[in-house]
Amino acid sequence: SSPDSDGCTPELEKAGLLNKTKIAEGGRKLRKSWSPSWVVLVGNSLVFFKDPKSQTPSSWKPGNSRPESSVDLRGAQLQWTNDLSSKKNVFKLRTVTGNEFLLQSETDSLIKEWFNTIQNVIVRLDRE
Ligand code: I3S
Repeated sequence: SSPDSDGCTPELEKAGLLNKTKIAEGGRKLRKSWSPSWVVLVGNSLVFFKDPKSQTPSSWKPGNSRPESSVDLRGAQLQWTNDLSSKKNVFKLRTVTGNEFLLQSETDSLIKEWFNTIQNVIVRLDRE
């Protein structure tokens, strides 16, 4: 049987490396500080890990790495932005709690996939 045959393990939808910066916490603006982040979309959450490439091989084992933070996508909003950064391919994610993140990739196709996949999860949660 599949590992999720009991339906209790959230499905991993997507994982990859993106540039990330948090720009607001609870509606309060933060100083921008970009860094590469290993981003995992699983169930209703976007989970951020340290860039695995910046870690020693032994320190990065699947189950052995704790998330830096995670975002509940229920009620979240996603929008492309040209105004909040000089970088290309940037979108903003805003949570119901007023936390705001910018996510970016130099690769057009990759960032579009992330946008669409996250948006699909948000729309699915809105319908529940
Ligand atoms: O919106 P800003 O202030 O132009 O964002 C830039 C700053 O966060 C900058 O850090 P310092 O303020 O410590 O120099 C970053 O290095 C830049 O990447 C930010 O601008 P971009 O356009 O890359 O988001």
